Amino acid sequence: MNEGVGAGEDAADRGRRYGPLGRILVIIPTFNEAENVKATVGRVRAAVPEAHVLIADDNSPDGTGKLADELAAEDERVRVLHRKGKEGLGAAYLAGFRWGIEHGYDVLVEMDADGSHQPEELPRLLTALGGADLVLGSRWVPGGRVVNWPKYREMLSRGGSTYSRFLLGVPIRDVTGGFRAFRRKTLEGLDMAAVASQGYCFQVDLAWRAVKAGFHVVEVPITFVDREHGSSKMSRDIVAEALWRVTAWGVGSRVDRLLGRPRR
Ligand SMILES: Nc1nc2c(ncn2[C@@H]2O[C@H](COP(=O)(O)OP(=O)(O)OP(=O)(O)O)[C@@H](O)[C@H]2O)c(=O)[nH]1
Ligand SMILES: [Mg+2]
Repeated sequence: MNEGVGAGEDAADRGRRYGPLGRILVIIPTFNEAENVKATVGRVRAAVPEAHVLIADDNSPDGTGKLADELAAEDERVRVLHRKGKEGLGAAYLAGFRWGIEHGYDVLVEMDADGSHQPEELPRLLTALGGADLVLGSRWVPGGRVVNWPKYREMLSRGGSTYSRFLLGVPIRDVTGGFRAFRRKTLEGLDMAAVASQGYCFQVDLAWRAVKAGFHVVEVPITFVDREHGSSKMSRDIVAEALWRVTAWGVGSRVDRLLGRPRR
């Protein structure tokens, strides 16, 4: 799906495509992704050879961290951030963003390790970032779709996005998705130190902050493929956290508006 890349074009040609965007870091959080990490990193390196990859592993008991170290030893564009233990997706991304900003990257990409986000679609996200501050890979805009996802997961995801859209007033169809490309200045403008969300609502939180801060947010259709290996980290607690936080934010911002307080 390397749009615009002719058959005879090589990696160096592709490397020039994103030149104006600057240095790209793809952050892949992992917890027990031993069956997926190698293939996913390989696909990212093939799809966007000029990008660097940061695997943010929460000391996975299945040895994902060790596999990640082996990948890093073979490829200087791959790095590993070893974290103490499982602290949730949000904390892993915040640590990855901080690392990327400290190391001078201009574009920071969020991507799951489990194959649900197809690295071959990353060029489309990056191309769109040329005219945006934040690009969201979206399952719920025309052209977007899900493959092999159980119906209840689709309903949960669609329902969560619709609920957040109306309660928070964010004009985004897929606000919980985690395949995204941020410009560095966008992250720097979001007060990341104040983000406490952990699970899916971390994604809602960042998107809402970006909209409120006036950044140009664009959705690009993606095909989301259910994981074939390993197990989901989705849990009732993650859904409950999203529900209470989104509800609290929505109610809080309505009360602020009624009382004429500045938007938070
Ligand atoms: N570092 C870190 N990564 C995590 C944590 N929880 C989930 N991840 C990773 O975040 C990505 C998304 O998690 P998934 O388990 O696939 O969750 P999901 O995509 O919502 O659920 P499925 O659709 O069932 O796969 C994967 O790469 C996970 O390995 C965590 O606590 N720490
Ligand atoms: Mg997944």
